Amino acid sequence: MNDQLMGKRRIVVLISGSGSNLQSFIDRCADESINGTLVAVLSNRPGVKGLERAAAAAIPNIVVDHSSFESRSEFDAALADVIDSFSPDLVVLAGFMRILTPQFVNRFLGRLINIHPSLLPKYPGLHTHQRAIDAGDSEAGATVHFVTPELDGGPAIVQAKVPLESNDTAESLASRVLGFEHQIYPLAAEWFCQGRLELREGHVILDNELLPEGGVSVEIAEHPGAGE
Ligand code: NHR
Ligand code: GAR
Repeated sequence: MNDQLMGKRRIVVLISGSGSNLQSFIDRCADESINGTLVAVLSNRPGVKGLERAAAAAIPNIVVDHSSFESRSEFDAALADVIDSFSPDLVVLAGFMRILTPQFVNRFLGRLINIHPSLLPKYPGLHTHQRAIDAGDSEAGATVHFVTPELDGGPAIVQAKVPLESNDTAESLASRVLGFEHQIYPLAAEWFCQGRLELREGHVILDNELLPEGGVSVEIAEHPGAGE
């Protein structure tokens, strides 16, 4: 049966780099643990590994290079038009490194999600792992959230906590957190694609229940291995 007949949700993924989170989506859509199909991968940077991953999986992959636009709003408008041409149900930011204008975010509100490598509301923005180490935190992690105009300020869907070891560097911590990202991000997408997850009046609803701040907290017992 084709994807349309099986009611699969259409997913567009936005990347800027390696695309290891994209790979987790490719794998989980392939084994049908996400009721979705990846209809396009868009990158704001040419030549990144994530584009090769998309091509290897026969997913249409397109570069919309931010450096060829005069302004953020022109880039965002062009990006939004390309996204809309694929009629997605869900738009996934996976290591996407450009701040998006409120116009863009509001166009996709409620179907735009991001993964951020910190336990939000701690450490929005960049260099999260070094900031957690410098603060002497005992745990770090990652948060999947609905994107709102406020950078990394949208309501959380799911969070994975990872212990911070005394000898951690930003690199070792990033690699360990990434392994957990690859588990919680497809999980959140699966909930969305099953129609169980929604953004309602600024709050996250899962199975008709309002999620607490921080979203669902996932303790992953088994070490998933370092991220690529
Ligand atoms: N846009 C909005 N409006 N809201 C969010 O929550 C967003 C967003 C765009 C991206 C991802 C985010 C992250 O998870 C994200 C969430 C880029 C920067 C950044 O400073 C910060 C946070 C995030 C992504 N980018 C620089 C900029 O000037 C460029 C950095 C670079 O190109 O390397 O856009 O962390
Ligand atoms: C991931 O750790 C993701 O959480 C983070 O970048 C990495 C991308 O890895 N995202 C951000 O920092 C967004 N500003 P990937 O390209 O291998 O998925």
